[in-house]
Amino acid sequence: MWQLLPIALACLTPTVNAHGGVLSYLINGKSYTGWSPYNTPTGQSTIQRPWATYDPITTATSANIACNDDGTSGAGQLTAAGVPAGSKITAYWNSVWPHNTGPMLTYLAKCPGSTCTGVSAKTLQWFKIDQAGLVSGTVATGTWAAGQMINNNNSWTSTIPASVPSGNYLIRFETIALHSLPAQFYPECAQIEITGGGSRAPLASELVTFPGGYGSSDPGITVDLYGNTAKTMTSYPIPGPPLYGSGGSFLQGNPVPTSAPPTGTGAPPPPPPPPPPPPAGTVPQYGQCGGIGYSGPTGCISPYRCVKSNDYYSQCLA
Ligand SMILES: *[C@@H]1O[C@H](CO)[C@@H](O)[C@H](O)[C@H]1NC(C)=O
Ligand SMILES: [Cu+2]
Repeated sequence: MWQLLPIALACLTPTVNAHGGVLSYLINGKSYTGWSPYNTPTGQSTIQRPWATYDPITTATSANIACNDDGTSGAGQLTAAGVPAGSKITAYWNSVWPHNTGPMLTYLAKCPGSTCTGVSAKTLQWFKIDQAGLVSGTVATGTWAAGQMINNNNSWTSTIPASVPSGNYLIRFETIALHSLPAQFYPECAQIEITGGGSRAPLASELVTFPGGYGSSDPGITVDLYGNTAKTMTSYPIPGPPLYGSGGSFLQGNPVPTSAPPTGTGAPPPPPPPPPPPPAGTVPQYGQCGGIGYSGPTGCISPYRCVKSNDYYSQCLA
């Protein structure tokens, strides 16, 4: 009981449904009702994967983090057929969604065969097609994508990239609520068949498994909205892999560091030069201070140092 208490208190609100999930979809103009977690599974036939509870997932590495369930399809599982690449998909959360601080994220995972039915979500590799985090202001008092979701009829719309190859996919919509720690994950999945797609498969660097895509100490998951740092922190590191396509633009000719070794030489690349001592900067702890495509300030406030997470993201850490 003692372990449950903080979670229960953190989400106590005057309404009964302090939590929830994705209840329906609008896909390329067509409405689809989702799974009803509090009805009997018997007879339910939806494009959405079954899910069990309105309660949040509070462990980043939870076995249920893929689709808020054990990863299996329903007995009457359906698929939204003929969804053209490039079309829009809207996911509707229950109204009124109670958590307005946190990011919105949308992922796809391709199923190996001719259908996703019967395929465990845990066996798939996911790539992120849409993300939004802190929209404006500071981490302490700013506007978040989750707030935009609420203002937009408790819904989030993502576009299937036209370059995604045709095939059968799970689409995973997620909001992460940061009003209390541990962070609360609300992911649900649906089955779609993408048609008329392109030829740009996700790169290995863009793919993650769930569980696996998030770590319990990821800065975007452990961020404290109420600490002093949050009052001046104006950038927020969205969890998960780099966005689909971001690696591709790198390969297609964005500037490569001139010190990059030629590929295919067999010799191991020389170690990167040690970073210069950081200037006294303006970027707060966990804020972004570097990465391909980033053009903002690069100096961390004392005593934090700019640490590379990947080619696209460096952040200020202790
Ligand atoms: C708002 O969302 C509900 C589903 O929760 C949907 O039925 C309704 O059509 C939406 N309204 C608008 C104006 O899009
Ligand atoms: Cu809640």
